[in-house]
Amino acid sequence: MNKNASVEKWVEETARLTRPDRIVWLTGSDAEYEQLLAEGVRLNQLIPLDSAKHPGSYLHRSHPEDVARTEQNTYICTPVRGDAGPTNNWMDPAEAYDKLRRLFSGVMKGRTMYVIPHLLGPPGSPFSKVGVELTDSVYVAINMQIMTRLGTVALEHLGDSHSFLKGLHSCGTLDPRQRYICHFPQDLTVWSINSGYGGNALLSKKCFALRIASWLGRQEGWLAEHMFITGIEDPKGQVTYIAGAFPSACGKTNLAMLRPTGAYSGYKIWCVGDDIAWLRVGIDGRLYATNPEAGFFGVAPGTSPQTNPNMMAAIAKNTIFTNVALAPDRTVWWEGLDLPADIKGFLDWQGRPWSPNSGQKAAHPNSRFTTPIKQSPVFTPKWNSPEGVPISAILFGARRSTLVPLVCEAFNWQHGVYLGATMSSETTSAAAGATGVLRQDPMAMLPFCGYNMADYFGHWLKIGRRLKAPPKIFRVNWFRRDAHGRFLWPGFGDNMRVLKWIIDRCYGTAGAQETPIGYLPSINSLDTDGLNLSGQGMEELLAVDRESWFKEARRQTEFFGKFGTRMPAELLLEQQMLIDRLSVQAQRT
Ligand code: GTP
Ligand code: SPV
Ligand code: MN
Repeated sequence: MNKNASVEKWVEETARLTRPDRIVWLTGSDAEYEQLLAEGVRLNQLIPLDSAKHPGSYLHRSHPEDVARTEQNTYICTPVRGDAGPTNNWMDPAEAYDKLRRLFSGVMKGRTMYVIPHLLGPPGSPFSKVGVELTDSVYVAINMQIMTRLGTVALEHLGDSHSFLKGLHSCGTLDPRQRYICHFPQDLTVWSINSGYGGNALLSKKCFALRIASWLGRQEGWLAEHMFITGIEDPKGQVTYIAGAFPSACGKTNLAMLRPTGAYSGYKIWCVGDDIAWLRVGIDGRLYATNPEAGFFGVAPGTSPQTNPNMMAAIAKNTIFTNVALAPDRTVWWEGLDLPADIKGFLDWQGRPWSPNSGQKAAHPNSRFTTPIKQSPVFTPKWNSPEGVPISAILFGARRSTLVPLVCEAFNWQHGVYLGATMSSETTSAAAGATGVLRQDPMAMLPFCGYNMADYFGHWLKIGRRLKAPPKIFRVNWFRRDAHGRFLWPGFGDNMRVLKWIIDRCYGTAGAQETPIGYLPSINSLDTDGLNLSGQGMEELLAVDRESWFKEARRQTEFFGKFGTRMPAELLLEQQMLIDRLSVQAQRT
């Protein structure tokens, strides 16, 4: 493999600090992957699963206190505090480097340091970036083989260039009190220590492809977003691509791989990505998306042949499962799958005996699988298209048990940016902390924006001004509940009904009614044939309750207030126009 002088120099410097016993450069070959798996088994980090039922697959059990992203330990270390903004933790870069240098000093003694060059985006694309992660975790090395375009392809793309994203990671002692995930966007650098969990340790993902990339995107005029990318092919063969930002564990993967059934069985879905999208303005004035990743790091609980048959097919082989339950026949299980008749000898995610009466979850609620995107039955070679796919609609979706309707279309790009910027969602187990708590999560990027979010909103508006044919923007919410806590909307495959309305709106063929919050489906324009909805059904799912929206608007004002004068005037204007529209409606009724 031809090595790059800057990468080599940096690897040597880092080795002097961390003192590994061995340094292994990964090339991405199959033989190397097999060796890594064998090493994972040798170190008791991987348990081989049944080779007939789960070929090439393994279970990993993490430290019980290292099961999710820890936002309280995640920092944006910009020279000026205001550039990180009020929604990010901030540390002075010199102080952060100093503190972490102490923690990294000698930390890899007795361990192997893996050098993991990877390409973020399709090969041959001028928009792709090269990242290099140095880690002492074989579990990270294995997962990076699945999650990224790894090895030679990346170094070839880099050539002699000095510009690459530098990530240093060590599991350290896994001490949660000494855990730091520090980002230095001005140096294209991330240092992460004392966690082995996906979003904290697979630096290609949230650290590089979102936090650092969002910063780069602002400098270079593009967007790095927490979005799936998927194509919907109609029975005539026309493919419409959509992208959608939903907060963690709010349904991106499931929507991106949806299997249309019933009246929609003539449609096909083509999944380009399930978590991260890089968006650029094309020469034709449309928005184009590429996926910087090569795998899925998906939520296990709730994934089943009923909810997501495409994902079940994808994870049938060559998959790493983390923190799910283990059956005595070396198969895996999680909540949402049918329970086998005989559950004798089941072990929970921590390896403790488990039965359905134990009152505990068998799989951790944030247990996950890592699997190559190419194994998905809805894989499309467009994933590797250097220019990306043209986006017709952007969806902003959140977990809201009340208020926010099933679907709502923005009046225009600026209003769409407002809908994204005012998104709030009930928290999930993808991040440590309480679940079900409503919090603002603009564009599903609250934990992932590498700079001041007021500037980020401004950047979205600026991109909009460059688009000749901007995608339409929609808010969606699959998570409304009735008084008994049951979901009002069946979700999953039935979300196709909403996608159909969205696509028809893009082509101007579906009806809508104007409301103060945006365009909602007019009666009968959204297909409810054969659905048996609980409660008031569609009426409830599409209601716009004025009083509650006033309250919601007041919450937004408070949130925008945090950004002071940095907040773009356009969004404050949108806020005022919403209040005005609600007031006019109030006078009419
Ligand atoms: P991250 O990987 O954390 O970014 O999550 P994600 O946004 O990709 O979410 P994912 O599709 O993995 O879904 C998270 C959880 O929500 C799973 O337990 C799903 O079963 C559940 N879920 C997904 N779509 C729906 C839906 O339409 N309705 C309901 N009720 N639940 C859903
Ligand atoms: C998320 O939390 O949004 C994920 C999982 O997709 S992680 O990679 O850990 O961020
Ligand atoms: Mn995610």
